[in-house]
Amino acid sequence: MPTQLTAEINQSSTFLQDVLAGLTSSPKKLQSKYFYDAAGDILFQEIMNCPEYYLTNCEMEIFSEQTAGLAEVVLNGFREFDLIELGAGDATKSTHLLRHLLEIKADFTYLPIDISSHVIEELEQTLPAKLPGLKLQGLNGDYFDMLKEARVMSDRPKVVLLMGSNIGNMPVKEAYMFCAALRQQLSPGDLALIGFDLKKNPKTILAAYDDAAGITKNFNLNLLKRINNELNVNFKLNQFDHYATYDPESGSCKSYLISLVKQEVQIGESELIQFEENEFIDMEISQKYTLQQTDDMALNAGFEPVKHFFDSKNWFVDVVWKA
Ligand code: AVI
Repeated sequence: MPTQLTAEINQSSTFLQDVLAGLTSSPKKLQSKYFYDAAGDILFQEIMNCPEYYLTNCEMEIFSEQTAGLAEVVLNGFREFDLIELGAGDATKSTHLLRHLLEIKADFTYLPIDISSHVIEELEQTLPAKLPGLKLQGLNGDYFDMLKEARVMSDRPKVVLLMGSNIGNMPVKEAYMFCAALRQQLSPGDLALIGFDLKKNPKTILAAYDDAAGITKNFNLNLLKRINNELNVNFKLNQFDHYATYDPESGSCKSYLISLVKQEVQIGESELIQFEENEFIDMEISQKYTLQQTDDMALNAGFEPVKHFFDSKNWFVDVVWKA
């Protein structure tokens, strides 16, 4: 069987297993990593452009207005290095840093890592034209598998970027474990640059995940649509509503889908999933942190926090940690 086809079948059976495991657990849960099919990618772009979703603009401001400062910290006296971006997406924000590093003639190779082969192909096609002279090596796959591959490819020092508050989509304990695992993949002196969304006025945070135009609602419902399309299920989308919460004490912002009626949904041949009226599906966490918590996370994972870059409102921080 062609490898591509085998990979697709394996992916769809993992998707089915994850959906079944989540919807037969109590409380019901779906994994937000599955939000990003083609329609989900477009909806996420719309979220990033909607007025309430401040995160993208804050981090864009850091990357566009503090580029020289970022470049100086990232360069760290390295003669040459690998700049690795986890979950690179369209690399709009990092392009500012890449351009500046090229202008100051830094010797580096950019290695974007993404789970989507489409994202990597796009970057390989578009970035060299935008940034002449850029050495680029895209890596398509799981973050840690690809980080290992990057270490095999070269023993140059590594600078790893994890931007956009992607770390917020892990519960706090998982984020700690992720950072410790990241540290294991790095050598002393290597750097990590991580974007954290900071605690702020709870209403500002809640509005970002409950926008007036209902894009975030559609983003959540789109996962049910994806399950319908890919796993031949019959979720009736109009029988679910989106509900977002933010707890200022824990910093946990959560999205749920609420079943508006008692209903059942057949998944695969044997599983009949029952929903009570008002029963919820836990869809996503977007964790918010204090600055102190990010420093604690660094130290706990074996990093030394070296620098904080804030936007002008102090709503978002890109931290730089040294391994
Ligand atoms: C990708 N991630 C950082 C976004 C966030 O803010 O948690 C995903 C998102 N979910 C709803 N709106 C945006």
